[in-house]
Parts: sequence; structure tokens; C-alpha cells
Amino acid sequence: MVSSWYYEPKEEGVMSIHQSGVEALDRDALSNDLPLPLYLQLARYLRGQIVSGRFGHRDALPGEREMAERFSVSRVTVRKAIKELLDEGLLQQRQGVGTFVNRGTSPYVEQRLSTLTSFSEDMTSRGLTAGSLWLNRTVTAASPEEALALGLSPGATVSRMQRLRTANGNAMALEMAVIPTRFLADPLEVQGSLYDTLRRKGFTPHRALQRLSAIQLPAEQAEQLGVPEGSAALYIERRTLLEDGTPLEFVRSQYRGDAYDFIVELNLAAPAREVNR
Ligand code: 16G
Repeated sequence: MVSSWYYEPKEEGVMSIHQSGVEALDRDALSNDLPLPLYLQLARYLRGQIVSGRFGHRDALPGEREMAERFSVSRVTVRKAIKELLDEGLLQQRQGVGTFVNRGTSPYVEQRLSTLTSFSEDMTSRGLTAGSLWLNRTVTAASPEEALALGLSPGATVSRMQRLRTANGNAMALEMAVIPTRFLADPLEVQGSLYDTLRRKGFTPHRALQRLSAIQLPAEQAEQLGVPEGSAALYIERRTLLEDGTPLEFVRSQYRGDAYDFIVELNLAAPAREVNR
């Protein structure tokens, strides 16, 4: 499930776990042939049900015994799968009452890594309202790192924009976008979407190269994102190019690790496809 949300309304006709209990769970979801332990397969399956919106916030999970029977696994396997999701904060246990879905108060986003979209487009496609809190915008000389990334000569000027990106008012990411002034002379021109502004000026983002790494947020960034210092986050560098290959933007961002999943689609390599034909 790529474009799904915790907040996605349930499609008509899709039974929620709450309505239909264990019957709504696919009894063939797990396989002994996969090189992944059954409890991790089960955790992955249940996570998918939560992320796709089939489990509603606060829906009760079917009992341990029922799930063990449904998936033909031991109760230990079910317990270990639930423990995974409890650790991730996707489930909550109430003593003597049961296990419940916990979608929390902040939206959870999956972003497909193979499609070039803007933050605003990503949020809108999920029925959320994208927002920005401007932290800083200036015109300055590019730093050596920025000049290298953007193919600029030393001393060239850039528009520098630092924003806190929000979805339905919840902080999602910090972003520092740098654009050569020949494409954007004045950062104050950007009102809502940066990509919309660039497109209007005839500079359409065509292709991007991204580098992702895991980080722990330092105090200041953690505070801006409203999470504890040292929380896990994804550091992403994006270099966006025009159709002719000219670098258009260089962006460094920190995405909240608890709010974002990046999904990569992998296709069978060409030679392997031929052999299997
Ligand atoms: C995304 C892009 C960022 C771009 C922004 C434009 C990633 C990692 N980054 O956040 O490079 O500047 O969208 O968004 O996806 P906007 O058009 O909504 O301002």
C-alpha cells in the first residue's frame, strides 16, 4: 500500500477490523516459504492494515488466541508480532481490556520514492492540508557545498528558504531549499508551494536525485519538530534538475521518523526477466 494514511476514510464496503473481528484478516497473509520469521510477517501485515486505514484509531485487535487460529501460528508468534507494534507505538495495551490501535495525533505518511512530487502535492493527495511556517528566507552567496550541488561558480547568489512543513497543522519536516537566483530572484515570491511558483515561471522540476540517511535530531531541530531531542529522523538531500539536466534546487531536510515512511518500488532486473520468460 503506497498512498495510504492513518487518516484515510475507510472505503465503502471495506470492513473494518472493529466491525468484523478476526474475519476481516486475510488467513493466507503469512507464508512459511518466506525468509522472514512469521512474527515479523504478521507484524508487517498488521502494520499494513493500520496504515491503510482498515484498522481505525482505537479499534480493538482480535484476541491472541483468535489471531493464532486465524493465521495458523502459535500464540507466542502473535505475542511477538504485537510486541513489535507496541514498540513502534502503533498499538497500545490496556491492562485487562485489550490491545488497541493507536494512530496518535499526528498524521503518518508514506512517500513513494520513485515519483517526483512536492510536499504540497503529497499532502493534498492524501486529503491533508499542507502548510509552511517560514523560518528564514534570504538571498546570499552560495556556500561551496551549495555551489557544487547546483553547478554554480563561486560567489553566485541563491535564494535560501527555510521552512517547517506541516500537515493539518502537525510538524512533519524541516526544509532548507536553495535555488539559484536566475530561477528565483526573490524568495518572497513563494507564497504556498515552491514548485508551483517555479512552474509558473517556466522552470518545471523534472527529475531529482535524493540521498537519505538516518539521524538523531539535535536539540534545536527536535524542538522545532515538537519531538524529544535525539529522536530518530531521516535526513534527505534532494538535487532537482530541469529537463535539460540543469540543477534547479538543492534541498536539505529532516523528516520526522515517526511520521514518515519512504517506499521504494523494485522491479525485476532486465536480464532476470528474460531468463524467467
Ligand atoms: C518536497 C521536496 C523538496 C521541495 C518541496 C517543494 C522531498 C524530500 N523534498 O518537500 O525538495 O522543495 O517538496 O514543496 O521530497 P512545495 O512545492 O510544497 O513548496
